[in-house]
Order: sequence, then structure tokens, then C-alpha cells
Amino acid sequence: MIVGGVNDPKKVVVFALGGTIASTTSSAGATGIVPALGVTALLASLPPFEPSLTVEGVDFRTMPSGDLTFGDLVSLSDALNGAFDAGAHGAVVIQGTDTLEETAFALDLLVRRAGTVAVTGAMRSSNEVGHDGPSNILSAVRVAAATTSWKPGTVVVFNDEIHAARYVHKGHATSPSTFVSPSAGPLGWTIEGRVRWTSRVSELAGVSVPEESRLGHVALVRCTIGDDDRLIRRIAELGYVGAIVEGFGAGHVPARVVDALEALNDEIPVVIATRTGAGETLRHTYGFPGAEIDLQSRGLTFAGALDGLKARVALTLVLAAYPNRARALEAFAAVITSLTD
Ligand code: DAS
Repeated sequence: MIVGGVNDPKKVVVFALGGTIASTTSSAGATGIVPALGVTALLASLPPFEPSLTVEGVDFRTMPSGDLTFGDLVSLSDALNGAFDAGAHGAVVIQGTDTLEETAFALDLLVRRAGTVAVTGAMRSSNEVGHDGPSNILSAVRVAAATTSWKPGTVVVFNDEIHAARYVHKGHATSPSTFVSPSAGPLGWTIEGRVRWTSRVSELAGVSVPEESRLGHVALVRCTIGDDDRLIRRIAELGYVGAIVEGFGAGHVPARVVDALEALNDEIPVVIATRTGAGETLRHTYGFPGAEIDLQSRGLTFAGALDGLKARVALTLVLAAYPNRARALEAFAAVITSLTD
């Protein structure tokens, strides 16, 4: 579907994947809403664009975002790279909010083009009063169409705010202001159709787009008070190709699980992140067993400023993209370094 002028080279391609924004009751008397609306219906909710802007829609998936897979994200990044190569100035991805922070970070790693990718969705469906879908799509198109003197990469545009993919987090179960960046705050906002950038982020190191067949599963485990090492000891035998451990505070685990973590890391890469949801892991402060100095000396990798979900995205992609563990961990380290450079 094409909306707007066709004579101007500024084109934004919108990919629709489903989610609440596309949800409606499937038939009279049905219980609950389900993803059903395609990109034509979503774009029809917007006012007309100026003739200089062409907006092209693509139906990519129609599903709850919890059903998306890394295979879908690899296919989507191929489609986005293709859209940019075919002349798109920017792109918008519309999907469910539940896994939106993971999609956005995966695309930030995999879509290596100059244009901006703006990811959005809605917390209220079109059946609800105060549906936030149209305004979120409109803002996302404005951000994707904006000309910038730097490379924002992939951003999340929601509730008139712009967030960096590397920091954004869904922080509320139902609020339209659910997306927050606890470590850094938003990158800017949209107002009256204009885009305001108040901060920048460094350019993220990329990851080669992997073959879908090489994608494996990375486990995510959270340290909790009083827990033991039983789960950690089972991870490798269950076939996981890597593990993220969300440690306490700045990346600490109970002393009682350290030996199991070291043994697991001998089999598959183990990355320690912070379970706090903001900040980054320490490198050389605490000296007790299970703290960062001990864990690094045992060969474990640290997630730096990536939270557990984002670290899992990065580790999944590098393990699939590169031929061996050393090369994959080198690529992972490059991502971590580039975040805060
Ligand atoms: N239906 C959920 C999803 O697809 C929630 C949402 O979109 O907000 O993620």
C-alpha cells in the first residue's frame, strides 16, 4: 500500500507485525481481542502526509509479539536492509509491545544502513478509548523521515518520546508511557510533527546477519536470594548454546553457584548482567567469591551496560553469526565497548 506523494525520493517503509496496535475482536461474540489488522488499516488511521513524503506499507507478520522468533527478526532485518538498498530514507516497524525492546535491539545490531529504523506499537487497541496507535505511528514516521547529522540507528518511538534501542525497557504492564530508558533517559521527543533530539548515542558495533539455521537458544537465569545451582547445572544438557545470568547489583552471584557457573562456561559462553535494570556491571571493585573480580578471573564475560534481555539478544546473534566461540565473543565484546564509547 502507498500513501502520499510519489514524485519525491523521500520514502519511509512501514513493516507491520501485529500486536495490540493491530488487535480487534475477531468476530461478533468472540472473547478478547487478537492481532488482525494489516498495514493498510493501520496507515488508514493517519492524516494525509505532505506530497514530499511517500509511506509504503508491508504486511510482515500478524501475531502477538511473544510469538516472534529470532528467525523472524533475522528475516525482518534482511527486509529492512533491502528496503534501504531500494532507496528508503527511513523505516518503521510496528509490533506488539511485549518484546519490542528485544526486536529494537536486534535490529540495531543487524540493520547496518544510514537510515533510521523507528519501532513502535500501542498499549490500547483500536477498540479502546484513547487508542494510542495512530499517534505512535505518526510520530515514528516523522522520526524515520527526519534528516539527522548523526546516525541514530534503531530507536523506539512511543508516547511522543524517542528512546535508544540499547537502553529502552518496557517498564509498565498497561500504561501508554510504558517505554523508559532508566540508564539514560530518552533521546528526544516529537511535537507538532517535528522531531527534537536532546541526546545522542555512540554508533553501535554491528553483527553480521546470521543464517537462520544457525540460530540457537540462549538461556536467561536470574539470581535470587537463597537460590542454589540446580538450574545452572542443567542448562548445557538442555541444549542451550549460551547463558545470561542476571546477577545481583553490579554483576554478583552467590558464592554457592560460582563453581557451577565456571563449569557451564567451559561448555557454553556465560555472560553476567545486572538484574537491577539500569547502570552497568563493575570490573574491579569487589573481591569476594562471586563478585566481578572472581568471576572475570574464572573466564566469565560481563554484559556492561546491556541488561539481561539485550545481552541475550546480542549473544544469540553473535553465536549464530560467527564460526566459533572466540570470534563470537570478540564480536560481543565489540558491541559492549561501542555502547558507551
Ligand atoms: N499483545 C501484546 C503483544 O503483542 C501486547 C502489546 O502489543 O502491547 O506484545
